Amino acid sequence: MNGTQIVITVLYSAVTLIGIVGLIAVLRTTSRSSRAKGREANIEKLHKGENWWALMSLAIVVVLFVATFFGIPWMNRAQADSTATVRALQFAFIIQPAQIPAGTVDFKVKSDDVSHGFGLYAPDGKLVKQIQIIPDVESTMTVKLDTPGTYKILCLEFCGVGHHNMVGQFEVTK
Ligand SMILES: [Cu+2]
Repeated sequence: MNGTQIVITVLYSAVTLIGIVGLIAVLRTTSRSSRAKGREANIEKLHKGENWWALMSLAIVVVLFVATFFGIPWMNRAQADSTATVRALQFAFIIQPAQIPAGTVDFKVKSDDVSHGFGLYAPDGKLVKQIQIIPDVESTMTVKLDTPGTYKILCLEFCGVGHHNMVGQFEVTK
């Protein structure tokens, strides 16, 4: 285990332990002990206990929310070095520009007609990433392309008789 894994394991164990202790505390303070079974329930005391636990639960939620709020990766997406637009139609891809400098690329993809698949293949023929192309809805696929060469885009969803011919390509330059 590396440092981060140890920290996560310790914190997780601590939170679990606190949860178990809390649960035992709730059970002990809200259930009537065997000695008190014969007596009337003290409604006022139980009511006070309920309020206290409700307040504690709220406090725990607020503390967890505040403590984790700034750790949420709100806008933590890759900053693209360039943008390419891809129009898919039966049965072709129109990719602009045809030459993209190596780096992080935002592919803005959209279909003119039916649903298509956007399968991005590296020069060595391996699938890099794929998304669905939806009619009239622009989707963004961000991908880091470091290796220069000819990349292929294959439609990965059957879209009609010419589906097997639906191949596009672009160059990644240094
Ligand atoms: Cu297709």
